[in-house]
Amino acid sequence: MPTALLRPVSPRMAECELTHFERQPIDVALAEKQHQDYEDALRYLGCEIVHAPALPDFPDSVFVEDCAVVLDEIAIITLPGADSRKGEIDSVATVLEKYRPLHRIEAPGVLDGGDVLRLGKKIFVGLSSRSNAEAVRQMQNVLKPFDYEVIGVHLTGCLHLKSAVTQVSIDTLLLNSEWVDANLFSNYKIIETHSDEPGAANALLLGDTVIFPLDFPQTALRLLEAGMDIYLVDNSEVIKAEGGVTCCSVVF
Ligand code: CIR
Repeated sequence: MPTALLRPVSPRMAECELTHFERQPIDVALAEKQHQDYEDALRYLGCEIVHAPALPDFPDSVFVEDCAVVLDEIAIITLPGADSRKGEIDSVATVLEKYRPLHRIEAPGVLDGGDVLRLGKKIFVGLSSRSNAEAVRQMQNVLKPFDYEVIGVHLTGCLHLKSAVTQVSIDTLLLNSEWVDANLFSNYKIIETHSDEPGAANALLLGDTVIFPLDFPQTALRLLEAGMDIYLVDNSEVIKAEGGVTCCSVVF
């Protein structure tokens, strides 16, 4: 049974970091309800839920994905690229040390988990405003004994690699080719996000089911037309904070 690590929404979520988006009001009570529904979706799809402690003074702390990359063999505790988020990692390390040996990314490396896309033994890392080549080098060193290949990927126009591409079935990726080069993933079938929904490439695959925001209906239709089972969640408040469905959990 997979484990999903989540953290409660901060009451200060409206003060979140923003890189490409204009600030919009965030309804924290609605965000809490949506987060509960998301937790229920993960549980319904077979995950055992564990919680990292709430960090009310860290506006982005619900985005727990950015704090860790968990593989079968090891967990990498990141060093988030935004200074306001560096204090989020220790409490995630305290939870994960019960499950895996830990390795920490050290400065001058910086890494957000949202930049890390694992496809089998290949690990793609977005070279974004949050993650750098030094972190890629550190990951290459630590993961070489486990036969992973770690590949830095250039991005344009989005926050994280997984804003631009995620896996939606064993052989298919959902991707916005304006933001990342689809040719990097030539072994996979590609479903393009709808042109009216550039932010729709972030989906969370659990077993054979794709957790997907109902905020992007035209792209959802493309997943359905490709034969995928989708579990729709309302993700409006997370999207305003430049997040997606992968960011609010670490599943391992
Ligand atoms: C940030 O800028 O760090 C947050 N407002 C959003 C983080 C989203 N995380 C993710 O996609 N993994």
